[in-house]
Amino acid sequence: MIKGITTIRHVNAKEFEALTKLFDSLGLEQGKPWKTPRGQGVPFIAPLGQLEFVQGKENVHCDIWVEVSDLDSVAAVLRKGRRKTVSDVQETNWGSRVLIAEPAKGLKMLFWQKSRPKSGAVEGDINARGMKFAIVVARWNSFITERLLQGSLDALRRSGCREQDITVVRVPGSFEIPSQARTLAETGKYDAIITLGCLIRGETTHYEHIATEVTRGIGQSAQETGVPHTYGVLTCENLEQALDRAGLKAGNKGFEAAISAVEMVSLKRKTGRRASRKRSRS
Ligand code: DLZ
Repeated sequence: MIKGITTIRHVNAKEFEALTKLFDSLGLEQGKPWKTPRGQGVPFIAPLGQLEFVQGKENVHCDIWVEVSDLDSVAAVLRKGRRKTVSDVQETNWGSRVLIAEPAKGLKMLFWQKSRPKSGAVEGDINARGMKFAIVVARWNSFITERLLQGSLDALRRSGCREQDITVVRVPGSFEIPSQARTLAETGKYDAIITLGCLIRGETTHYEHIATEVTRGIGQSAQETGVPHTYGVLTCENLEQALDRAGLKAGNKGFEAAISAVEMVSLKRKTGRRASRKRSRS
């Protein structure tokens, strides 16, 4: 019986690299890549796959449909790519929002998200233009934390942050993150602080103490300074788990921490004191 269905697209070497990078950054799990003298392939494993037959006329036509949980973030990532053939996000008459992108020439993909029922909730946007960030990164387990850092930088660049608006500060280990985060937050120069570190239980005798202290310290700095801090400190059982969370199977937590920072700065601007003063004047 059928065990699986694979859709294959042939692309050139440049497009191969761009597509692999794009789907990696969107957090799709990679299968086992292969390479021969004639070419190479990278499978991406969709969490849910289905084969759909359509009869009659569709409003939109695309061979590949990708359902996502946050279309606006995907749109931001796609627009930062080299190929900017990305449509506007449109409402459909079937309770969804869609956009069509062409990440490689002739390869059209439709990204879609089920519309959430309107709740009137205020949410932050993923647009980092004009925002300033400090990233505090621990050197301990640097082969992991440098990957987290690359993930954070990638996320900030893709959401429109300029290079000169990002400050990277290195500290010896995760234990030193909170005090440095606080020093930076108190300067008032940064809209948010992104914290990156890696604690591995198997290699750290004081694991519990350090993990508790780091988490408490970062939270306290955020609450007492009023500057959003996001948490990209991995607390893992072993090295394999850490690698998975630094870009392999479980996405890149540095990327996620940076996207959360952008969202929190935007949210703070919408809901903070200045925003409410503006509202009461009008
Ligand atoms: C000492 C220590 C140990 C054992 N393990 C880790 C770790 O897994 N991850 C990490 O970020 N830092 C570790 N450290 C270093 C402490 O965080 C701190 O830098 C030193 O104890 C110096 O204060």
